[in-house]
Amino acid sequence: MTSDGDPVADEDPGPDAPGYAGLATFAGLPWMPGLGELRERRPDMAVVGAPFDIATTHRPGARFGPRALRAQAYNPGTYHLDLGVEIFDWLDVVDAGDAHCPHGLTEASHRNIRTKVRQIAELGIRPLIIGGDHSITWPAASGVAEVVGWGEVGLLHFDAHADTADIIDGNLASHGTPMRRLIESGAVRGRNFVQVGLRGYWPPPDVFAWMRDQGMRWHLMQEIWERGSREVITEAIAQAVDGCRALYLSVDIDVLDPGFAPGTGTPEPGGMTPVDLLRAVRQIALDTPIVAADIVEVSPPYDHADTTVNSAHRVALEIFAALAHRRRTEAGETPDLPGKAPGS
Ligand SMILES: [Mn+2]
Repeated sequence: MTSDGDPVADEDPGPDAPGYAGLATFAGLPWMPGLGELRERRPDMAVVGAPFDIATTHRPGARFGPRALRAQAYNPGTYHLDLGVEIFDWLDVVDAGDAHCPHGLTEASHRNIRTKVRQIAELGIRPLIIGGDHSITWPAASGVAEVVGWGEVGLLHFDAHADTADIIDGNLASHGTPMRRLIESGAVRGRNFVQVGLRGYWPPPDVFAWMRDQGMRWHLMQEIWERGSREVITEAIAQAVDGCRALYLSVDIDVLDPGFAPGTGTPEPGGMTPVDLLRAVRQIALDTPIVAADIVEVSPPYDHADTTVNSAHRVALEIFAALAHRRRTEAGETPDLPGKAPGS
């Protein structure tokens, strides 16, 4: 039974197709893997998959993250209730496909990720990289810094782990070492490297001593528990962008408590809730000169009921919505808030 008109006509519904139908692109966005098409269209943002997980110290599987984020996340609609914005009326986003990550080849994979991210950033398009294990932040943020300015990008990093080890099991490109590589190379200055959500039992004191020497700042989960997320995030933003022209946001999904995000390689109990993480990401995308972001360590084989995949997917939607809101404000338009609760 249908109403008037013929909503079930047999024609291609495009982005209005149900999320479970048709080709699986990120959020149903146009599939645009070629540089030529991107150059012509010049979207505001391009999603890039980095299906790489051989730098993982414990449970692998993050190579399946990009595909799961495209195929298994529930596409909930495109109107952001709190910001009152129809996201894709204001922001053009495409799915630029994956960087080629041949199995077992870290250097080639990282080189391809860095090149693809740099080429997108060179076109003035903000890359959103979906991993992959956290080692991919080394090439991805390097590619962005090559375009924006070496040492001129602040990095806000959500994670249970600092990922600042020098070397793990002889591996300089482990998923536990990328942040040290970025600071050593000068791609990101230590003083503009800010971490949020650290907890548990790693890294050891000598690594924290190195971090302190670099001028890095960090906010333990303990501090979030004591002061509350809003206050800590406001401070972390100020620290990351102080003296910087641009910000790179890196979200390791294991910053969430494993109860919310079991599908990850190195789960650490006692983490953030999605309600806090999503608002933190929204605030960052609203208030900073964000030029790129990554969402990493989603390991679908360990997920249950797609909880991890959906939370990671909504991190991306918060970024999109906040940037759309900024576009609308720049255009002199005001929010449309039909979703606001009566009397509030
Ligand atoms: Mn981590």
